[in-house]
Amino acid sequence: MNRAARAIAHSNIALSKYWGKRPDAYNSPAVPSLSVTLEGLATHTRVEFRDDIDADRLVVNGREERGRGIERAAALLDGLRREAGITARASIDSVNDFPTASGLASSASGFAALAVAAVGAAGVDWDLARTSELARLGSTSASRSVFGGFVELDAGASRAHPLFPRDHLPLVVLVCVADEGPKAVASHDGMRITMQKSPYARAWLEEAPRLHARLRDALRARDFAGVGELAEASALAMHASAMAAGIVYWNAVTLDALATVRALRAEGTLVYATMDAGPHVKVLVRPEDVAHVRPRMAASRGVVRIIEAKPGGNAELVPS
Ligand code: 2P0
Repeated sequence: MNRAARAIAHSNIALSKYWGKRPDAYNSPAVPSLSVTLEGLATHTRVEFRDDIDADRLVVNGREERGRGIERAAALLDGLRREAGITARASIDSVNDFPTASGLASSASGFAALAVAAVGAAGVDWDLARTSELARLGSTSASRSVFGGFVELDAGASRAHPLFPRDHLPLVVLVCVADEGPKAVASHDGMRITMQKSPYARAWLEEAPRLHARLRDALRARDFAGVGELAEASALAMHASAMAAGIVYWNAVTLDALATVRALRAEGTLVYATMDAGPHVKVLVRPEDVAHVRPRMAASRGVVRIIEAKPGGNAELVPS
């Protein structure tokens, strides 16, 4: 065992969305999803297995985490300890290089970095596919962030797999950071409530795989407009099913940004929107249109800043 290792992993944005878990398996998605891993939204994590502590410890951006964060990290580490025959507890130190105050979820990059660093610290020879399965024990979407480029997670799958390299489709994501509203309902709770209470849960479970398959075909054909249209349709269908259960992640900034995207499209620019479990609109744009689109999104009411991200690479170990 090496005892300690460091890793970096990048966040990802789902183009076709995962929303809903299978009832019979831990963190197993009810629908397929397809994401793009983003350079520039990264988590750096150091893991050290230690004999002198009796519980796992997690520090994120200098603050000790308790509650769900440490439970999910421990679930991930337990998966590794079981298979690698390790009993030592771990000390985890994790830093996001994007502002957490922006309200952007860090669980995908965070648990992907944790999985890669923990595998390195354990000194086991696991490939990225097996590491993706480990990351899923922390967060379902983290299984996708283990891989760079365009990544697929099938319904019911235990691990994600890479579909296309990062340069397959030239693409920029403009994350339009919205004014903070009240803290969003955690995805975990939002999707559980949607599945239990939404009159449209069944419609979502039927429609999501169809949108996913069409989006994958459009991506294979490098059809930017097709990918964008289907990504926006997937986000709207996911949010519609959640809203019908009372789970509303949008605020006025979201609606204004959506209107700005539609106005740009009406003017002839190929630009599309996607939203996750929060109010921020993520805009999909071709690299040659960024100079035109970015100032328009920055001027959209309530957008406090824009983070510009391109497709990124695999999670990986870095020198400790
Ligand atoms: C996604 N989201 O596909 C979807 C779209 C948010 C909206 O995956 O409980 O942090 O670990 O399965 O993965 C966020 O949910 O939740 C997410 P868990 P996760 O990116």
